[in-house]
Amino acid sequence: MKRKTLTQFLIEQQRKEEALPAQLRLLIEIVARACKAISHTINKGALGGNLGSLDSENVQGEVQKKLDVLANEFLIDANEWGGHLAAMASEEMDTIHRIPNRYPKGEYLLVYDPIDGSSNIDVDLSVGTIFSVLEAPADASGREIREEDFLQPGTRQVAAGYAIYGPQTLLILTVGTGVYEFTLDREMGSWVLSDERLRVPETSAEFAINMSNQRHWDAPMQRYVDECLAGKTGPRGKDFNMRWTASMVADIHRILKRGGIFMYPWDKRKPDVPGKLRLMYEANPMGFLMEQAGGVATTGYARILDVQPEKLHQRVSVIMGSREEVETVAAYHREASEST
Ligand code: P6P
Repeated sequence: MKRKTLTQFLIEQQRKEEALPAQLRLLIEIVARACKAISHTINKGALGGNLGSLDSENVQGEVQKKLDVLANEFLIDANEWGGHLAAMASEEMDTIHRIPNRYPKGEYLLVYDPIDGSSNIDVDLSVGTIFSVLEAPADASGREIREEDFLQPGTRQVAAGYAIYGPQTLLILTVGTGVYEFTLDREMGSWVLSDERLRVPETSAEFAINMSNQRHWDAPMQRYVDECLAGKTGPRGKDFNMRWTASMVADIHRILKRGGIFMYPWDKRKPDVPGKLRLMYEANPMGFLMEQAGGVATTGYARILDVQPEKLHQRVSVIMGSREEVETVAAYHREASEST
């Protein structure tokens, strides 16, 4: 049977689900095309002369990889002219990027991490591009877009997804009607539908966390992981496996495909910072995908998609994946807050 391309799939979604306006379809096609260019550049490795770091830091204070900046430029160049965006925001840019006056403006806001996990690029581990799409506020059409126009909770996303640059190059997408996987056919240069119903198994015995931070977590987090490590004879009554690739896209993709729980919790070394990962372009898009696939995404105390952003680059504690496991962690956080 001939597989559908991304274009065919989106046109069918547009017909079937009125929720897919033409400008949103164009946005997704353009972001997908930019991810192809990013994949092509990454795959060149050392031969492309783009490995290694720049002597610059991004707004997060992280050393920028050459490919971080290049991928960010790919996404800006691909999207600026299309007339579908009102503005863009990126992990790699301090402030929002408004569409230049020489181009028409659209009704969407694109928030993205051009390359997540970029510290893995130089050692050839999977990395990815994460994106989230919001609608510009209705009153914004007659004025300049402001940063606060982006500060919408994750429930307001109209689309989200990621590209993962690994043994295969995949695009994982939701427009609110489930989670779909497209595989890049390099010979044809097209994204081909390879899985149209990603579902996260309700239960799992696989957890993902950076164990080297264990002594810095709060009590509920310690309790959950201790019980995972206690295995069959412990309170959970089953042995667990552990995976940590230090690339959110790779860990989340594994969980979307076979279940598990991903955790990047609060850490007492930075008590005023809720977590390492960013709300707008990591936790929210991944949380939308996780929920659309039947999983759960929480800060430990609240649904991630309900968090009201106060700053563009704000961080959040992230616990997401198989329902049974995430709900166990959330229950331990509730018990801890009720006992204080
Ligand atoms: P650590 C990559 O830098 C990232 O933002 C996520 O992709 C990943 O899950 C996490 O940080 C890894 O953090 O502290 O284990 O290196």
